[in-house]
Amino acid sequence: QMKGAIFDLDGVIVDTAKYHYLAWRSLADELGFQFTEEHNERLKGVSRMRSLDILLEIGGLEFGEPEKLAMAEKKNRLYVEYISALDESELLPGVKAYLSGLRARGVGIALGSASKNAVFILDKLNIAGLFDAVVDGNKVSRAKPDPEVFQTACRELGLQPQDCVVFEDAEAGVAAGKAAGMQVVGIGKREVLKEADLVVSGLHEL
Ligand code: B16
Ligand code: MG
Repeated sequence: QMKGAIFDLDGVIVDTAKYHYLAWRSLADELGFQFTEEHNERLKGVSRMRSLDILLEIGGLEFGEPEKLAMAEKKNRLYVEYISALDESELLPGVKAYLSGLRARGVGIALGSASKNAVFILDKLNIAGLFDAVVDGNKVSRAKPDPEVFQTACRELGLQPQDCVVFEDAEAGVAAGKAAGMQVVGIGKREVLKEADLVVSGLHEL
């Protein structure tokens, strides 16, 4: 019996990965190396600073902490510019209907995302009001696969882990949900999300 549903943001609610990609690619351009969509797969569900480390590793470059902070800030400014144009039409299929259905049944709804821009994005998508709790990259310090983000969301819903179901598109996110002692619905491909209890292609399937 699911009493709480905890949703990842990027890849589950909205495809922000394409805007992260454009912003990181522009940084790579400036630094003089190629950054492909395939490379971008490695950044999904990963924190901003860890993403930058992976990007620089791909480019074979090394920088000190102050330069890296400046680069991450620059990338984020560009990313925020892109997502400023987000609206409801970019919600992934079935999101609105599924969340509204859960609410009607009295299921608690939380966000569990690595993004520091999560609240801004929910506002743009006009779904902030559907969430009872929002736990994002500003609230937690340990990144997925650490279970902290989902444990915090569960606590904010006032529930126990065994009452919560996590919805995740990234392998590290699925692992985080399992490590938190929760049921996990994978959004994506069975081959990738091996640890998930159930895998669907999107919330429209549920
Ligand atoms: P920000 P999620 C993650 O969102 C993205 O998948 C990942 O690519 C991004 O680097 C991370 O958020 C941090 O985002 O730069 O906005 O703080 O899948 O955890 O909802
Ligand atoms: Mg995700």
